[in-house]
Amino acid sequence: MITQRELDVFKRDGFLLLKNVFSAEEMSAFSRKGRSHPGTNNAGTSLTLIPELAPLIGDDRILTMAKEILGPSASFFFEANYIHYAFNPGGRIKGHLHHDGKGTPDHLFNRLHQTFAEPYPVMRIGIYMQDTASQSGGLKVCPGSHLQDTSTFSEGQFSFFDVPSEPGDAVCFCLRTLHSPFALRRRHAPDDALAPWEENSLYASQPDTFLPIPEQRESIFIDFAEAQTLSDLHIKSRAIHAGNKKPGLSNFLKDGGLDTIPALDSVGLRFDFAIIDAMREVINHVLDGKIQRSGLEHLNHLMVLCNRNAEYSGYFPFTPAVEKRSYSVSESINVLNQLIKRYQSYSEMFATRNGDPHMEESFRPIK
Ligand SMILES: O=C(O)CCC(=O)C(=O)O
Repeated sequence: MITQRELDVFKRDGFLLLKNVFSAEEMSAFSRKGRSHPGTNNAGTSLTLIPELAPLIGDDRILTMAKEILGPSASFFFEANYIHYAFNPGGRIKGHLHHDGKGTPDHLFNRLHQTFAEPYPVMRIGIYMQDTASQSGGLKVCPGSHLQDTSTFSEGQFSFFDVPSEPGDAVCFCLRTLHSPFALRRRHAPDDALAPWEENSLYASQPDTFLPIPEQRESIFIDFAEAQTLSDLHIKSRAIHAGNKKPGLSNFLKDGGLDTIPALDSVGLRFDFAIIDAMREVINHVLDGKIQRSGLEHLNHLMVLCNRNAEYSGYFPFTPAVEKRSYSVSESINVLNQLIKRYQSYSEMFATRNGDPHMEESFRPIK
């Protein structure tokens, strides 16, 4: 249970560190299950593809955090990953400051930079499996940046904080909070956080200034959204982006994956990612312009997903209205074609986005 004081901290700072949510045994089990899954090294793997970890999405503590922070309309949209990096000694990835608030009413792929009175309605729960309190390698945030204009900023406008997460803790952060991975802590001032670009330049000349980054770095990230316009834009912006494919998601759902996570019934669900994956499944079964018999189950499943998906705004409508009844093949193909047309037209918008170069590289202040 999150206290009112903690909720106020989240609202003010844009993040919240919750201590000892998981036991040491659970943490080792998460790590063992994640690592035993092939293909997770230096990559993110969707929790739905790791059957032993998938139930974590519906863990009561996770869902309670989401609902208490975002309110009763908290929804899961199938962004949940286990990420494992294995470094050689001294290896690291450079920190880069950014936030993940994307999708404006004018443009599906632009980043949202204006000031806000309330936190952005999409949040991430991060579970870091290594100790990032007495080592480098954790999450850096700019407290309060989620409410401020981040289109550009002056030096000193934001302060930095390296979240001291220890195994068992959960870090909840608003996706509009400026943050950077792989924070470096200085040996002589471990709690005095630097800007990522300061770390990067100091590291280049004096790497030993910093406490080491663990050679294994594992994290689990699970995102939730409140049912409202900006979340709708965020979800579509993430899903309709060719770089964010979720292979296997449609089959996971088709083959009853949700039945293994019954507690997910207590939150809303968005199926945009799954719909796009189901479209790909159907298209994989098209030969000479015709859907093969083997594609029909995917086509039927696509209709089920469309029926279950309710968008939260009228911006960039994606999912066609599909009733809960059986559809003929030609009716279903019409729905598929509508989806393909919308997907293509929104994908083409990607090239016209505001390139936001500060965010794409390291976000530096104006002096
Ligand atoms: O890996 C991390 O600590 C943060 C990852 C990140 O940048 C993000 O969640 O957008």
